[in-house]
Order: sequence, then C-alpha cells, then structure tokens
Amino acid sequence: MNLCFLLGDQLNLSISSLSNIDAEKDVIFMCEVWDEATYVQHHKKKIAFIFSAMRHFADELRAQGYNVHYTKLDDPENAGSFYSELKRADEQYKPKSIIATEASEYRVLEDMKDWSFDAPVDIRPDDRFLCTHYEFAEWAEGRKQLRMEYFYREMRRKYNILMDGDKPEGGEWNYDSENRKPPKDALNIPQTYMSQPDDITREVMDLVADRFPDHFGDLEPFHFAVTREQAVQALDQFIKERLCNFGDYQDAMVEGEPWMYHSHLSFYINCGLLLPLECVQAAEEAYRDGKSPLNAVEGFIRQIIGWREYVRGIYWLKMPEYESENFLDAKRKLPALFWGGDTQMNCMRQCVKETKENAYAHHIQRLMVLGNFALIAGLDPDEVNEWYMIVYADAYQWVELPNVTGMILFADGGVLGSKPYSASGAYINKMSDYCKGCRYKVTKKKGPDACPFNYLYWDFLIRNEDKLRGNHRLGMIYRTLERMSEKKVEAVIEDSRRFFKALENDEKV
Ligand code: FAD
Ligand code: DLZ
Ligand code: SF4
Repeated sequence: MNLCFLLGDQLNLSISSLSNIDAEKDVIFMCEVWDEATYVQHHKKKIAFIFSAMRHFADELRAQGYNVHYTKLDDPENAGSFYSELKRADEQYKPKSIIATEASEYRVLEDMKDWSFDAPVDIRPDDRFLCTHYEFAEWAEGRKQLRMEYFYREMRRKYNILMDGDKPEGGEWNYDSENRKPPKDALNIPQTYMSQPDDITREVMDLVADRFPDHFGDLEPFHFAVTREQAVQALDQFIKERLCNFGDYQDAMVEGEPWMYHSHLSFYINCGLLLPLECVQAAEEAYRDGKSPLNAVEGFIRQIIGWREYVRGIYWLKMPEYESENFLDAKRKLPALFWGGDTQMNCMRQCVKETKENAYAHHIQRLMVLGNFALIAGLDPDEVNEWYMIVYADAYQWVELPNVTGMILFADGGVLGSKPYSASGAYINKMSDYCKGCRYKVTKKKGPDACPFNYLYWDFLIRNEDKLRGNHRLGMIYRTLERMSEKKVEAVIEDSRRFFKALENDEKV
C-alpha cells in the first residue's frame, strides 16, 4: 500500500497525490500539528477554518470509500510536526511509498525534500495552479521587466478565456478604465455567503479557544464555508449576486461594509475547496449568458489567472532571497495599532477592526490603507510580512509575501510592480467614506490636525529620494517636490518626526 499525504491547503479530490490512488489499499494521511499552527500566531479564525475544512474533507473521503488516517491536534500521540507525524505513520503502515503533492510554500517544500523514511517519497507537482514553475521561469527569462499585464494575456490565450478567436473579447485585454467608481451612491450590497457552524466546526472552535487563547482575532461569529458543497454555494452566490458590480466598486471602501462586491473566495481557492479555473469559468459563463458585464467579469478573471498566478510565479522564481528583501532599508517596528491598539486614524481603525473580526479585509484595504501606511511609515518588511501572514484566513507565504514585499512595500526594488503604491489621504478620501468620521482633516496638509497620510507621503519620497528618484514613473512627483517651498518641506519633515515619535512612544496617533 501507499501512504498519500495531504496538507491543509490541498483539500481537493483532484489533487495530484491522489491521482492514481487505490481506494481499497492506500491510506490518505492528514494531520493537525502544533508546529504548523504556531510557526506564526495565526488568527484564531484562520486555524478554526483550516482544521474544520480538513476534518470535513477527511469525512467526505471516508464517505467515498477511502481509508483515512487523521491525527487531531489534541490526540495524545500527536508528535507535533508534519515530519514526526509521517514518521509515526511510516512505522505503523510500512508503506511501499509516501506520495505527496508539492507544498505551496517554500518552507514546507524544503522540509519535504529533506524527509527521510523507510519508504521512498514521491513529490508531485501541484496542478491546481494554471502556470507551472517552469513555464513562469521561461516566460520571465530574458525580460528586462516583469509585468502582470503581459503575463495575463498569455494566460488568457493559453486557457482560451474571454477570447474571440485570437482577439480579446470586446477588443480590449483590460477594462479597468471603466472600473473603480468611488462609493458615492447609497449601495445596496448583498450579504456574503454565511454558513452556520455544525458540530465539527463547534468542536474545532472549542479547541482553538482552549489552545490558542493568545492568538490575535475573534473566533465568533464563524461563518466560513468548510466543505466543498458550501464553497460551491459561496461561488454561486457571488456569481449571481455580486459579480455584476465587482468591477465598478472594486476599489471602493465603505465604513461598516467589510465585504463590498468582492468574491470572498480566496480562502476556498487557496485551501483547495474551489479550483481557480472553475471560478473563472463560472464568471465567463455569467458574461456569455448576459448576466454580468464585461468590465466586471474581465476584472475578476484577471485577479485569478493574472495576479494570483503572477505572484506565485514571482515567489518561486525569487525564493529564498525574496524573503529577506528590504530595498528601502525600512526599519520601523510595527506599531500597536496594527493589533487593535487605539488610533485616531479612522481608516486604519476600521480596516484593523474588520481584519480582527473577519480574518478578512478586501484588496484595497490591504493595499491602499494598511499597506500604504506600512510603506510610507517605513515599517520593517519582516514585521509587516509576519502580520499579514497571521491575520488573514487566506494567507500562505506564496501569495502573502509577493503582495507584501513586492506590491505594498516595494522591498524588492521593482520586481513585481514598477513603482511603489504610495498615496496621500486624498486617495483614501476619494475611494471611501472613512475621512468624514476621522479626527484628522484630510484637506489639511500640515500641523497636528492634518491627515498623517498627507505629510508621511512626502516624507517617504524625501527619505527615499536616492533610491526612488531614478524611477521614471515617479519623475513627475519628484519634480513637484522640487518646486515645493523650503518651508513646506520643513513642515513635512517636522510633522512626520512628531508623528513617528508618538508612534515610538506608543502614544495614540
Ligand atoms: P476578490 O477581490 O474577489 O478577487 C478574486 C480573487 O482573485 C481572489 O479570491 C484571489 O484569489 C485573487 N486575487 C486578487 N488579487 C490578488 C493578488 N493581488 N494576489 C493574489 N491573488 C489575488 N491574497 C491571498 O489569497 N492571500 C494573502 O495572504 C494575500 N495577502 C495580501 C496582502 C496584501 C498586502 C495585498 C495588497 C493583497 C493580498 N492578497 C492576498 C491579495 C488580495 O487582497 C486577496 O486575494 C483578496 O483580497 C481576497 O479577497 P476576495 O476573495 O474577496 O478577492
Ligand atoms: C495554515 C495551517 C495550519 C494553521 N495548520 C495546519 C495543520 O495543522 N496541518 C496541515 O496540514 N496544514 C495546516 N495549515 C495549512 C498549511 O500551512 C499549508 O498546507 C502549508 O503551509 C502549505 O505549504
Ligand atoms: Fe485616514 Fe486621513 Fe482620512 Fe483620517 S483623514 S480617515 S487618517 S485618510
């Protein structure tokens, strides 16, 4: 017999480690282990979600006639790590071979490569992704600059998605110019998918409450889908109710509306309950059936076959060095406000609050509020990466690291994106209603009442001038800075120093 090892983000029957399984003889092995649950202090909801989805998947496998060996976290014999648990299973079953699908993260894959058991280990590629490591490396080879847009077009062609012969559907590859409306009108946003916790989820929640009491985040209420059936319902609900507005309000932020018109599917796609291609095909079908407009459907599809595959490609191309990139030499410690510490900056307060409650924030909150702050305040990439790994239920290093190190912090010096996504308060004010409930004034540029994003934005450009001035996409901004009066520049520096001092002293900013 063979032992088929399944990780917590490989919960799909089509996974390569199960491709030629003998249901009668082989044993599928899954384990909840302390090392994995604590190498960073994951959000409580994230642990509950993964453990519940794993337990439900194990039950489904059993119901379909497979032999499953499942170690729960609180099993007295649990040896605590993937390796030590597999070692026990290897000794118990004496399998002919151990079959695994490559781990999605470098850390775990390196560990896998070092595994040594009596049985040989067969590590197979993860064909849930649409672009292999080899294909991405080949595409990247010899290019001066890597840009998502060109990669995305290749993926559209390869999978024949939203194509009209060899031309893009509608004549354009990208309809972003029609997207990104500010949330001016009163929006009537449909409710996101919500499951009710069953006995398995309740048991896991009790376990998490008991064993991880100091981890960040709220455990209750818990509404994530934890089975394939529920995840498919969540996908259907998104396609029917929210996809049509996905494009228009993709960048909009509204106080008290954590979900907006986003899909909230990343948790399920990343752990295997949904496959990326089925999500993309469901969206294309909605367009072909005349149920959703092209700008929304193209925008959604680009996130999945474009951005998702592109960041994964960069991750595997650049690891392990990518983990320690710090192009801007940023050193500031992550302030307490990221952990829910009190702050007067309403945008930051809302985004952290929702992150704590839901283990979710939508893309523009992660990028233009939390990420923008981390960038212009010069926060240490290690600390920022750890925070993003901890707090989101969809976080795995292959997707988290490029988004943080590359997209928000520009710590890779421009590998993933061509310029830093820095912005002043005006952007947040345009795309959200946060500023009207803020103690700071978004229109004020200097002094204690001014919006901190306004002076930190310029201070960031001044502090990093030697590294960023040569970036042609920042040319105009640096020319504006050149024209700024000495008095204005001094005020920017002075306000920023005052703000940083308050941060360092753990004062409420
Ligand atoms: P939607 O807005 O509905 O998008 C649809 C899908 O597209 C998502 O489910 C996701 O699979 C994919 N997608 C969209 N943008 C990206 C992107 N930039 N990179 C990769 N996939 C993308 N996504 C994660 O899955 N895990 C992370 O740990 C993660 N960390 C992030 C950290 C930062 C700083 C930023 C700026 C983005 C991060 N993202 C991450 C990307 C993106 O924010 C989330 O995928 C998205 O918010 C998930 O919510 P959704 O399913 O509602 O997405
Ligand atoms: C996120 C996570 C957690 C918290 N715990 C486990 C676990 O105990 N067992 C498991 O198989 N997977 C877990 N996961 C998901 C893994 O982190 C993920 O499968 C790997 O990081 C992939 O590289
Ligand atoms: Fe955020 Fe500035 Fe607006 Fe306050 S005024 S919510 S700090 S952007």
